[in-house]
Amino acid sequence: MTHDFSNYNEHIQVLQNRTKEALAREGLDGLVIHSGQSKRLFLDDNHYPFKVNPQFKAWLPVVDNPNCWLVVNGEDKPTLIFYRPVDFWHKVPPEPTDFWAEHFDIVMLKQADAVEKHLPYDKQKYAYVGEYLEVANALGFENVNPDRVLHYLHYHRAYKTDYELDCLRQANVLAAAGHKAAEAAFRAGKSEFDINLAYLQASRHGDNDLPYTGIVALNEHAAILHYMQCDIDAPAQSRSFLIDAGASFHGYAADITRTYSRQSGAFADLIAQMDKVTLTLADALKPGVPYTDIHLLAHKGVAEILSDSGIVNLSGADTVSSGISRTFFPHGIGHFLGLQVHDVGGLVNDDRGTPKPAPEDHPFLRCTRVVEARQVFTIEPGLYFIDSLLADLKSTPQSKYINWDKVEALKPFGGIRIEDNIIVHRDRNENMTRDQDL
Ligand SMILES: [Mn+2]
Repeated sequence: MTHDFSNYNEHIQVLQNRTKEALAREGLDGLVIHSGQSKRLFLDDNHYPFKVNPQFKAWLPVVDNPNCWLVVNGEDKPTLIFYRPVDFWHKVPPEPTDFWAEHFDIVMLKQADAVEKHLPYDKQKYAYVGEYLEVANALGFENVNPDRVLHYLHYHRAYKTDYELDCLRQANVLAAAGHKAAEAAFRAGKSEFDINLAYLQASRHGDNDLPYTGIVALNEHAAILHYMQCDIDAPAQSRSFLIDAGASFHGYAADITRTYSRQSGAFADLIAQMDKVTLTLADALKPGVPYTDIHLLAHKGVAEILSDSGIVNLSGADTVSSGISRTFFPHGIGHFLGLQVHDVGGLVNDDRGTPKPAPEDHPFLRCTRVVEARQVFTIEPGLYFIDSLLADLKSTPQSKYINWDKVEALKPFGGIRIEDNIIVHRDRNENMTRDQDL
């Protein structure tokens, strides 16, 4: 795949401007951003998979190289200190020649602990941004991950540049290929383990390249919201399949969920209705609408399905107001998507980081901001049959409104979640997931 990254220049300029403003507010001269370090397992000589500092990969698509540093001040060409050891044990990264390289003054670093001579001499007015506080201290930084700088950068990261939107689209292309292969594997009666392999192969990802551990759940497992296992053996009967799996492109994440039923019937009907709810909510995302309203609209949609299907013997409105919809849809409607799968900055009111927490009745909502153009969201309504939550409901007076026979008949299918990734533009929405015929 070849791509045109002519819009990367503008991306760097946007980051420069944000950096300049954040520094001016704090009276700082610059930021020193650390990509991270390779972490060794306890009493072992092996290392955990390397996960790069998101503030580092915001600048350039280098996600696999520890001991790198960026020195940025918002005005001068950023300096990239690029780790390139002499090492016959491991693959050494090549000298950068990619499309991004010309946007940095690049200094090669052979030894990780020799970085000091490349950093600003006077650290007083520089802040360290990274995970390794003892490294920052040893190097003489007094200002480490300043709150207000991070709040500013996190808040503005919600507005994606054109380059970032392209990366998110490409992540959706990769994930969609995986989802199609996974569906075929489910229809062929494969185990969760084998479906997961089919997903990885088609999306061209290794386990450690994924933005998050995929959820590959057959039958009742679909009711476990964060089911992270993969049964090696196929069940005797594959009734239903929920897959929540993403992909990465240049460090940007896709986060897609689909649910399938092997046969037609009540569960397949619920899937079809939930699919409509997802599309309705995706349409409701508009500049000026509080994201919390989308969450409340989702409850309305799920409640109407519960009412229409006779699972709850109340109107949709009463199913919401009684709190019953929260038993079946216990999580948030979605979140920001970007460099992190649950991207930062969703629960603040402004770029100073003034908290704007989730409503008390909906504590798991990850975003409360007002929807604006250039923001990217997931929309992921769910409808599940979760034993522990159903048991709680059964012990309340509202139990009498529930058609428990229907609930019991649907429990073996686990649950439904359908999740799309949406770009909000000023005048329209772009559903990156449906654009891949998924
Ligand atoms: Mn999600």
